[in-house]
Amino acid sequence: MSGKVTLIGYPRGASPFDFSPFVAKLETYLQLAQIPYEVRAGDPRRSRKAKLPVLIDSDGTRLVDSQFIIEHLKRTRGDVLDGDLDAGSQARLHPLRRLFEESFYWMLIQARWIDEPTWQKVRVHLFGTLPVPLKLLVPTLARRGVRRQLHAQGYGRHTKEELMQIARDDLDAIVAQLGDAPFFGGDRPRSIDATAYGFLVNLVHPPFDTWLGVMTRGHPALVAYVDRMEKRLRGVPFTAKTPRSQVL
Ligand SMILES: N[C@@H](CCC(=O)N[C@@H](CS)C(=O)NCC(=O)O)C(=O)O
Repeated sequence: MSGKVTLIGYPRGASPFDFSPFVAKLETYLQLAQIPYEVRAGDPRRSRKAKLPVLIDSDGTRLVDSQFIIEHLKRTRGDVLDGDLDAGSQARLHPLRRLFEESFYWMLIQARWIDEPTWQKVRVHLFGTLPVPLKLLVPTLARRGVRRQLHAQGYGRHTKEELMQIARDDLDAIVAQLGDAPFFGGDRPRSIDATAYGFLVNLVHPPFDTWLGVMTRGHPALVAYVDRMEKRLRGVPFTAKTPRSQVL
């Protein structure tokens, strides 16, 4: 199959990447695999799994979940990024993706939605244009839903200090996995780099700074990695074009 696909993500304003690390991951995959696409802003409540990203393929097929979408794209367009990796390398990269998507993600959620100083900014950014009284009601309900998800997942039961310890350990493991290689996939970007970049760009050049972003930027290797990916994706490092948001 060929033809342009439609990626449904979140409204992103002037930002070159999506606020959602999963949408940013999928867009990065499309760019690395050179699959033509257009981006449309959508509403997760209209998605079959109440999550974004959603992808509409050129034949109209609608898919939900970044990883299932990538597997579909590999099946229908060929596996240009990972096809030549042996089973051992694929297995080595698998837990790294899980670490970003199932551990790191929830800390990003806590840092944006629960940690008070950042939440005040996120609230205005996401809900600031709603009319009163929705402006007051909707963010409170949405935050309550996020708090429930974090509690069910487990990280919501930890103190911020405990979460910071988990994040430190995750970041140390991520930096060690990169080692001296230019990309997590080795000498060229692989699909693992779509995940890594989707998360790390949201922390290195965040729309809103968070404790997790400050901690991530404490690792020069990760800042350099994001710049390297930016050069690969857009030809110039990100910092040359867009100023980094204010540090809290
Ligand atoms: N496993 C999914 C996760 C997607 C996901 O968690 N998306 C979040 C944004 S980062 C979402 O749409 N959340 C809406 C909600 O929970 O209401 C994927 O890989 O696409």
